[in-house]
Amino acid sequence: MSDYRKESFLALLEGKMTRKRGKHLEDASDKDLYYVISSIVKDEITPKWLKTQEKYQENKTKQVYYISMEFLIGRLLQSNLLNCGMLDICNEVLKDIGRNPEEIYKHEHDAALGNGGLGRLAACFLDSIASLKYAGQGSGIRYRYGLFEQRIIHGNQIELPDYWLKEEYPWETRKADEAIEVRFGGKINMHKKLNGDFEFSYEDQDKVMAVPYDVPVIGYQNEVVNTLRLWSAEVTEDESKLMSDPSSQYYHHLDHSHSIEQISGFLYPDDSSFEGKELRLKQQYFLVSATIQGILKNFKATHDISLAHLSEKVVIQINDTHPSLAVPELMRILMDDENFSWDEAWKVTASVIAYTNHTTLSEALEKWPTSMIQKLLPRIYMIINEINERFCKGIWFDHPDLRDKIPELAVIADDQIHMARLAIVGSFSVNGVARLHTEILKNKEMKYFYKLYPNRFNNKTNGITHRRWLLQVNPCLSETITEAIGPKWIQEPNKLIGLLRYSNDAPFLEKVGKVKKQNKETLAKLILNQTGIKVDESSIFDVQIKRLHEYKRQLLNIFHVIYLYNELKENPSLDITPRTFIFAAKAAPSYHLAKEVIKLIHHVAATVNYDKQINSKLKVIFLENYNVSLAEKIIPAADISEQISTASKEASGTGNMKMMMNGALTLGTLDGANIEIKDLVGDNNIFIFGLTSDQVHDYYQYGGYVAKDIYHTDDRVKRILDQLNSGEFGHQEIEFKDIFYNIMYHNDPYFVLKDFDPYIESHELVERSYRDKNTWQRMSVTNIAYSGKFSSDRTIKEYASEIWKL
Ligand code: 26Q
Repeated sequence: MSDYRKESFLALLEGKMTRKRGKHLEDASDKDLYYVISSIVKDEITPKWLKTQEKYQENKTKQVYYISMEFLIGRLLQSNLLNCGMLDICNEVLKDIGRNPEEIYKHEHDAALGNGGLGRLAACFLDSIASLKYAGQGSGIRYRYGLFEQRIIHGNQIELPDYWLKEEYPWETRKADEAIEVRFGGKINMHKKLNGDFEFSYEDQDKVMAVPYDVPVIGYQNEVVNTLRLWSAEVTEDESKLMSDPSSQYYHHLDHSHSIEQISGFLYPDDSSFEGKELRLKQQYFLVSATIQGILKNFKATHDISLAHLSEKVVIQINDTHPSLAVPELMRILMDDENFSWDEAWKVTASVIAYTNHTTLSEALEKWPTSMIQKLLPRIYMIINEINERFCKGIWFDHPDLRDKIPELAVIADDQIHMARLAIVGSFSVNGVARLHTEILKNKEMKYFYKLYPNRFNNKTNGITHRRWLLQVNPCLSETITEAIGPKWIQEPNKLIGLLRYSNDAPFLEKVGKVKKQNKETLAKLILNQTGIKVDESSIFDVQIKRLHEYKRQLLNIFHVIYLYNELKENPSLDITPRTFIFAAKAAPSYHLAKEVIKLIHHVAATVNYDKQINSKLKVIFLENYNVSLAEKIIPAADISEQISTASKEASGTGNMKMMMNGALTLGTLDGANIEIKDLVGDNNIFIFGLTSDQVHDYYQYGGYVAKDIYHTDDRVKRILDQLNSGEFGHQEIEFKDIFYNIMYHNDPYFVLKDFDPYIESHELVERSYRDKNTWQRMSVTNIAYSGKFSSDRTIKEYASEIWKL
């Protein structure tokens, strides 16, 4: 690092500290430094931001709009410093003046505008789009409350509000002059025009202002700065004027304005089952209407061609069905405001919108009651009706072979609007997020749609940004990699494959092993700090971190822990490699069974961790409030990455990729992207167990699995299930009857017992492999070497060339 650059950074810091915070550097708190460094970054990138946007305008560049109800961006200071090339210098200067960079970065509130995988994927995609110099922006909601903060009290999850905007958020810029009016409800008037067509006008609508707050998305050392636009719901100016009018009903307006601001009030915390809440529907329409209006306004300002050519300059990717009202909303604007005929409008709409599916779980599919849409969005309802009628007629006349499938295909059926069907019908691309998932869509869940539109379906296996998930979170490993193969992998993550040459190089393996050990020591300190429990740093760190869902089977994991505990109690001198089982997970507030599993994990932990006879060999840790920042701490320290969903249920998974990239070995089922990991690293560098997707499917279809049989024949299983009710974990009053009941009397819908034995066996192989340090490290390096494929840069290049045509 040149002294000159360091000196000028220090000068910048000093100058800004006095001007912005009225303090000398010596007196600055960590928080002062956080704000001042953020402001330095903003100054550095603002000209580039303007220039990037001007260039897009001048060159009339085709734009992709990624619409998502969730952007789980986490903290931005460190990644922004990294991407604008100032991270090293900043860290060095801070250390020179005796400050700890980590302590400073911690002052940023972890922005949790998302639930999990889908939201984090959107954040990784924005990073890759900018880093690959594509013209793209994200469009989402500026929720006042993000995903709840989790506390655990006596094993019970408590949800606390996440008021992340309490203090100034330095990355956002309010753009009041670009606000857009969104309208709900009202009366629709139809007039017949001279040519026989109908014309629509609206009356008595509720008006809401959508005010954009722009967050910069900085490309990796490439001068590009794109935008994440987050919309906030506010009262219109007319409305606020009325409020101060003495003749108006002040309390009526106050009440009304409160209900308007609710629209961007909070993120819905349930990603497991669909519930038709009106406020959620309002949020979705609010996002979609503001975004589409903004897109058309920008198109008109940039291009002098007709909106009929929209698809040449714009493509809209919708993140799951949550923004699928984009289809009727674009139709509405083209027809009612732009005088397009139905056919003209449809041609544009269905060539601009592309849809990504993230789930095949039927309980998660969005189906809105027609009555709710009709009341809240009467004109949108009419349009969906017509889409449905034309679609069904089309099948009747053009696909007689599918006539009897119309009830399964219709957009409106049983008084419900099926949003996935709407999204498929109204888009030109439908993609799944991993190979298996896309095959299931094509051949099972959406097979008749696939028959209708074979060319519409395609796969885009997910990815993660290696800049955040390797370079930033694991600097020592990154340095070790660069020492071996040079720095090119940072621009081209596929170059990580060069590490294969080192997979038998003893000194290199030793270095990688040392880095892992350091990372485990760091995590052990965090664990001690947060839980008061001391873990053995040389034990296997076995990690399962993700939302709590039955299909993700944290229950199978904790059953294995109970099994080990039982074995050790029976034979305390059993020679096992010490293990630390690390969990972190939030449950949806209304997901009872998920909360029971969290409680079970805590009670097992309490029993195991304080049992002197065995606690040198076994520890169970639950880290509360899982979020992006916590993931950043755990992932570099993982030895084993638990990816144990019931096969066919996990569309892709992305935590699997993050841990692989940091040298953890996957212990998993043949589900989601695990399969693609296995195909790359080979059977010897991964631990695969359990039913396949086809077997699971056959059991559901033809029966043949009886959970009780396993209970009665496998003593290990019987013992564990009985312990759930014996008060052995926790105290006498605590029982886990609901978990027991679900397995025994609902026939174990996620095959926990069925996969129990192969899971135990797989763990035994893990343990044997770990004993041979050399083999383990070779496996670990092999995983890192192949992880380049899972950079979201690869994913985004595929989207850009195959769907977006940028
Ligand atoms: C829907 C309607 C109403 C309220 C909430 C929701 C809702 C919100 C979030 C439904 C689902 C989600 C989130 C889904 C999700 O995160 N899916 C995950 O997406 C990842 C990225 O593709 C995949 O890797 C995971 O396999 C998939 O589970």
